[in-house]
Amino acid sequence: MTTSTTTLQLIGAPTDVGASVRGAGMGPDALRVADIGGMLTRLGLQVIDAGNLAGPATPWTAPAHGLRHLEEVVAWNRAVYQAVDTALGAGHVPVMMGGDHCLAIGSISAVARHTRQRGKKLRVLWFDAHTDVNTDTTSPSGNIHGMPVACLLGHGPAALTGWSGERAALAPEAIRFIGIRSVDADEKKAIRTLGLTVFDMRHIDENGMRAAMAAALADVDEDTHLHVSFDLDCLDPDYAPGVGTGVRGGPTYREMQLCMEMAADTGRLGSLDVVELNPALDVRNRTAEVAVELIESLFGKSTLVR
Ligand code: HAR
Ligand code: MN
Ligand code: MN
Ligand code: MN
Repeated sequence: MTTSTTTLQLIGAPTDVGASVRGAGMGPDALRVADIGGMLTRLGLQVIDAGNLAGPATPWTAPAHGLRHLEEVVAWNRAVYQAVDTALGAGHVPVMMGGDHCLAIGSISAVARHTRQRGKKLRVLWFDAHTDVNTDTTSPSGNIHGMPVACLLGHGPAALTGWSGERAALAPEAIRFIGIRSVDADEKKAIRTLGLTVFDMRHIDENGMRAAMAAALADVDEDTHLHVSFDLDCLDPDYAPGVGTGVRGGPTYREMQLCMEMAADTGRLGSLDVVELNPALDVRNRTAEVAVELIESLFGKSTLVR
């Protein structure tokens, strides 16, 4: 629950190691330029900017055994795991600023361990155009940012699974996908086999974002730790052009703002990833500014007048 005594810890992970397009490594500083720290402070929260983590350069080599940059992805995720674990141990709310989405492996593994140790339930909201449930054997690209969900569910290379202390950091029932519109054929099979709950764009168009979010949050209660993994390519590229793998037909700014307000209303937000922001492809830092505004809603700024 975020209150005025809540301390947020900003953790920068400046890398594009799991992506196919260069530039996501500039995400943390673009968010700082858009004043993520000042905005959260003005909301009345305590904010610690822990600075940027260090890790290996992206080698831009071809995939080996279906995985690109595995060694470097492991190194970056180890740093993220450590930093998120430390922040949670201090009672802080970690805000992991990527970087690409492969970093959710380290981030959510630390969150899952922490949540399990405290006997809490974990609910992950995965805001994305993609389901990121490929493995080394199904991925069409070998890019590990398309695989974090599979790894967290215990599927994928040994080097990227089991980090939370259990084979699977997450049970399939713990995660809800919102905004999905680009899923590979083998990912569709995995979604069915694993029984994952996906609120795809067709569902959102037919039922509305309010209904989708209400369902995604239905059984969140006082014992729940809510983790939001916010891939900026969830938004329609008209609103968020600064991403490496944008897909048209996504949620509008207003729909995304409603998502964030409804997540905030639970009072259970315990951790956040902000990933896939690519300032090299952006228009005057617009996507970082949009991200900061939506994060503001997630931490309690409401458009409600009363
Ligand atoms: N599904 C494709 C792949 O595995 C594309 C993944 C794209 N990336 C992301 N993740 N931005 O959300 O290569
Ligand atoms: Mn403190
Ligand atoms: Mn993603
Ligand atoms: Mn994505």
